[in-house]
Amino acid sequence: MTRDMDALIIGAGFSGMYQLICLRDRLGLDVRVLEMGEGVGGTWYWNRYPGARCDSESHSYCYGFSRELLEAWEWSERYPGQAEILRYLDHVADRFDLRRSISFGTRVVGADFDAAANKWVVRTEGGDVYRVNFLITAVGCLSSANVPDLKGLEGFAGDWYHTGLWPHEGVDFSGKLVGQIGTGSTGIQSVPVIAGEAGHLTVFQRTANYSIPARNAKLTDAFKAYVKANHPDIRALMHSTPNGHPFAINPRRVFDVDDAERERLFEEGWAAGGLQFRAAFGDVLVDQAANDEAAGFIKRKIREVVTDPGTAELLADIDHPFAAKRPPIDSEYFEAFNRDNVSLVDVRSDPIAEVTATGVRLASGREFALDIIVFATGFDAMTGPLLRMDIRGRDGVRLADVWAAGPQTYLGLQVAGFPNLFTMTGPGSPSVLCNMPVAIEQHAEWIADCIGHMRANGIRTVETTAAAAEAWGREVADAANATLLPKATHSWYLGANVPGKPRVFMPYAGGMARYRAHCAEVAAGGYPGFVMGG
Ligand code: NA7
Repeated sequence: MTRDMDALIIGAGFSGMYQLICLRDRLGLDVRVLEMGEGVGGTWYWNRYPGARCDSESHSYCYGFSRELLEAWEWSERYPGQAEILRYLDHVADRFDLRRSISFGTRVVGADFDAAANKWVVRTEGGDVYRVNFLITAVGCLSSANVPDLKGLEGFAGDWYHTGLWPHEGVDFSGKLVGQIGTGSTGIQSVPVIAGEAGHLTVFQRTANYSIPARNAKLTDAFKAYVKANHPDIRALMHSTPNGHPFAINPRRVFDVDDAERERLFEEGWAAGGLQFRAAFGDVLVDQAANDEAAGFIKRKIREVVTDPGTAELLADIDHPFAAKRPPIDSEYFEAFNRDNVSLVDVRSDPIAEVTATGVRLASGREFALDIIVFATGFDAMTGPLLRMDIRGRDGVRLADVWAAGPQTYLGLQVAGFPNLFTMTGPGSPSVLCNMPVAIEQHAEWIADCIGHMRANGIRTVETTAAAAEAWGREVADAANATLLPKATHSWYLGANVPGKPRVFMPYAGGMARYRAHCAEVAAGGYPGFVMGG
């Protein structure tokens, strides 16, 4: 089947769904969404691992564009779990009648720009072809699972799963010997839940990680009433903060206060829980000495919680600044290591050499018998989901070649040589450094405004220039270098978790509020940095 349409959106998660609303319902375009999964939800459709939960607070982890939607939906917990977020997104799909415009179970395998016709020609695995004026990728930043290339995995007699591709029917851990590889945000969420079900859980830790107690709880009626009564103010606050959360970052500096007061404020942040701990001071992510204080506080907490001194030392032996990798928040993560059925293995000093038929063998020869291996090993972040589709711009140039030395975009929205292609929450935009729905709504609206502007003015192509993308690339690097973020040299922000991936700091760290203002200025100023043609 070949279809001609105005626009095609790839992905029906938070971003694709709202982009559809913007383009179909507001601009009146003929639009289709192609989605690999059999339902909406993106991240929340795939990530069904035990303990999967958002680390943004529920009242901020939702769309803000519709007052009626905000009024209609009520979250049950401070941090929404995977199932509840998926119910929310299903509700949005029903409320805005989105499903009629979405093709589920449809994988895009290629997209070529046909300059003569000024169309993107998009091919699906099933052999369908779409010829569209605008192509919008809404493929998510963390949707390309990273399963380490471990020798012998194919011969493992037990079962193995990656957290980001979790079976919908769940996994029965009862009585099983389970090995989990990975202690990032995901692994830190899954450990306590798997530990509660498994016969024994062995956690293979390569890099120890900070984590702040989430203090998750059911929302009180009073809080729900506060949220309902204060949507506009909460939204204004989220739009004013660098990372789109509904609480301000306190501008005071760590050394503005004396030791006792600092300890009290850290304790207050620790009690408040989640990312509010990081917001207790304004300089934690920019000043190493300030960061050391926060890091020291958390390490003391780990040692207080974990009763076995050897395990506590391994967990507290953290090699990067606090929050330089995405800071996990947890529900009883460190506490789980006090259980008799949980053990921690350091695979930094003694790496995994191979998976055998019956378990895992380390370089030293130590062996662990396992029935199930859980890979909480993260994703080929930000560029992975884009590069696994074969996207070719002008003159057949492959996106993979253009980005061989790392992604280059203007505003994370466009790539030079790829006209009328918009990359929602793409590398070079705040995306993963921001509460995602806030970043997503801004991108969807900016793209819709740009397309609306083009249609109103008879413009057929929009394409950023190589000079604009290069200049923006420098801004992205400068913004990162003004923080401690690049000091976590093995983080996925830098692409360092995937062997062979270029080390380029991918998200824009200059803050969502600043980025939003900049994008608005670009639009108001007639789109400098973009060439409008035709
Ligand atoms: P992350 O944050 O990339 O964490 C992956 C973890 O897996 C991390 O501890 C890695 O250790 C570990 N890992 C990866 N490969 C290996 C191998 N080969 N051997 C041992 N350990 C390994 O992914 P998450 O899914 O936890 O989180 C991703 C984002 O999703 C998160 O930030 C939230 O935004 C949601 P390493 O640190 O590389 O030494």
